[in-house]
Amino acid sequence: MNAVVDLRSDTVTRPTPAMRRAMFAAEVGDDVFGEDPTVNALEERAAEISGKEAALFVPSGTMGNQAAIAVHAAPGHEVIAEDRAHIVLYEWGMLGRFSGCLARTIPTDDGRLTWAEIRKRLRGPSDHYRGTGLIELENSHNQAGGRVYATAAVEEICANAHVAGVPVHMDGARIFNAAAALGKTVREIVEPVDSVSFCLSKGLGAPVGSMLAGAADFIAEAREVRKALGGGMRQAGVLAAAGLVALEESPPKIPAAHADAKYLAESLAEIDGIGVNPADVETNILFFEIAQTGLDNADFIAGLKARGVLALGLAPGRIRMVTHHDVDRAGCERAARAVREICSPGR
Ligand code: TLP
Repeated sequence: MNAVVDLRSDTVTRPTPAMRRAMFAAEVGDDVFGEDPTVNALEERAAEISGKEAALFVPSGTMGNQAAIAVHAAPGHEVIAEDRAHIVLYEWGMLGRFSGCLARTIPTDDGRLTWAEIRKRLRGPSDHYRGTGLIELENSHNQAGGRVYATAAVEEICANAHVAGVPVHMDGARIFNAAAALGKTVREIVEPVDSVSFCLSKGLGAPVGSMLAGAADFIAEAREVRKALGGGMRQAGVLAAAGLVALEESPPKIPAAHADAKYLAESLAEIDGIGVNPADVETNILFFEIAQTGLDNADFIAGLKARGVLALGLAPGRIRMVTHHDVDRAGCERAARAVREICSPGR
């Protein structure tokens, strides 16, 4: 049997030969002194791609988001975010622990906030509370199944937020997936937001690292926060080199991953007991419901694993599969077959 089909996340990809060659050959220096030429080149390239004044190489998407929150907002501030936002649910409570902020969440069906909903929560300051310090948008939205914001919606939110004096941060962990889905450049998508974090190690396939981009003074402060969090990485050029390759090599591969996710959704939609709407799949993330199969997450995932397919159960009765450049159509066909077998009577 072929190697395992690993659909747990797009974080599982291994560096490509070009990335490994670049890592081997990378010129390095001490990045805490700002002397790593490869890190500097990556930061310049990320700033250029995002159309922002400056960018910072951070070890993870979590650090990029949390540094952004710490710089934009102050203790006691409310951060408006969608109910299932990664910064709220999956970053170890650092919004409160590190920045002393409160999450003011808004439930949605599809992960996309609107200005109409945000404005109802926007407030302050007053004698009793500090009020809103930041609005955060996740694009694409992981827990909403990789849904993407229409550019006009982001523009409307940012224009109004800025009138109110509130900055907007975009968790663009998968911003290149969003760009591919919209047929736009990353720069076009993030133009209205004050800062954006995006991951090199997800849809782009680099082994480690994320970028935080924004205004030069914002990034200068974020650099201090990165150091405070233990993110000063010294000769990080070996990692940045892979990131530089990823930025050029990987975006063209993203449409194939999106087509694979759509194919998987369409295949699973034909299976009795599986709940999924292929029309909801906009990028490389697919969630489906298994309640009707009578199996719980653990049994379902064990059944997949026994057939060489890995997936994640991120909520009861809900399984996630994520496509990426280390799985191909044949792998997705195998995953669909595995689900069909698990759901067949007499399995
Ligand atoms: N998401 C991971 C898990 O934490 C769930 C995944 O496998 O999808 N923002 C978003 C939208 C993310 O999906 C993630 C990672 C992050 C931030 C954090 O990135 P890292 O893992 O690099 O800290």
